[in-house]
Amino acid sequence: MKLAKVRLADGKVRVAMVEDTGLLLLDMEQVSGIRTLSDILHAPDPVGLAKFLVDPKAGPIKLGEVTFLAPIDRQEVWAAGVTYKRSQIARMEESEAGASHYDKVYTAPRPEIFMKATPHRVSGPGEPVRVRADSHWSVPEPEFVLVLNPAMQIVGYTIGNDMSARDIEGENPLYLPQAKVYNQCCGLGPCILLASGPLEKEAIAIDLLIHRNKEEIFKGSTSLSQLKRELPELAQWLGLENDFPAGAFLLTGTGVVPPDQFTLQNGDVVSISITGIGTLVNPVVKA
Ligand code: DO4
Ligand code: MG
Repeated sequence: MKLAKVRLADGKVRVAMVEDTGLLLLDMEQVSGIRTLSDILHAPDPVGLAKFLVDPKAGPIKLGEVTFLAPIDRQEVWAAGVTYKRSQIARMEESEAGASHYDKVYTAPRPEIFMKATPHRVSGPGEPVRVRADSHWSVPEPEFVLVLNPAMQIVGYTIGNDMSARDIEGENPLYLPQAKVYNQCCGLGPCILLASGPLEKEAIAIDLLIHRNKEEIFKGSTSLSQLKRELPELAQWLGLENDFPAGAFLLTGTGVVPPDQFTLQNGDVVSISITGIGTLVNPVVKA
């Protein structure tokens, strides 16, 4: 089951169940204490609750009649890094000074985890993601995202774009927060696939497409099976000595890195597709 936050034609923001044929709006007034998407995600049985909340008075709505919003409320957004071989190699190449750190963290028991964004830095579907004005080498990072409840249980999955300034990170690893965290630095959406049983990782493709002036200028893909760490392992490390009363999103790292000569430009369009979830499309802005 997939859930989304959408804006209707009348401007109202609603939570909806996403089906192939359209959207079913949820009536949040039916259960006290349930008002937001994250209230459903953090409930003991999100699937059962969402089914119960389907508004019987509202008929299905066509997907094209609404605007999908970032599926976030008050959660923090964190990210794991160097979890795919491709990212380890790219990072070792871009950072003369820090190469051995990337090498070590790929195999160390403790993963690299960093804070990526707060809700106001997140762009939803169709909203711009930003390249910093002081970066000359920036890329999107297409990532499988864990949706975590306050008990750090994986309750769902979504698509993330961990926008990254490779030149700033490559100059000095201590600049990582500036390379990664800034206005519009993170794309999330278009919906949340609720977790239900084990994932077939080999069958989950993560595809990145970049268009410039309507022409495809980069295409790359990987599979979730290439992720070196287990998903619950990443969630467990994030929750060590760290409380998330509003829940959290955890991007799980990139396995697709465009070639070194590639940098994003103002007006490019980034599309990230993940099997079973959908496609997150964002234009790029660089002022
Ligand atoms: O080490 C820096 C960040 C790595 C990262 O964001 C990734 O591998 O996805
Ligand atoms: Mg990343």
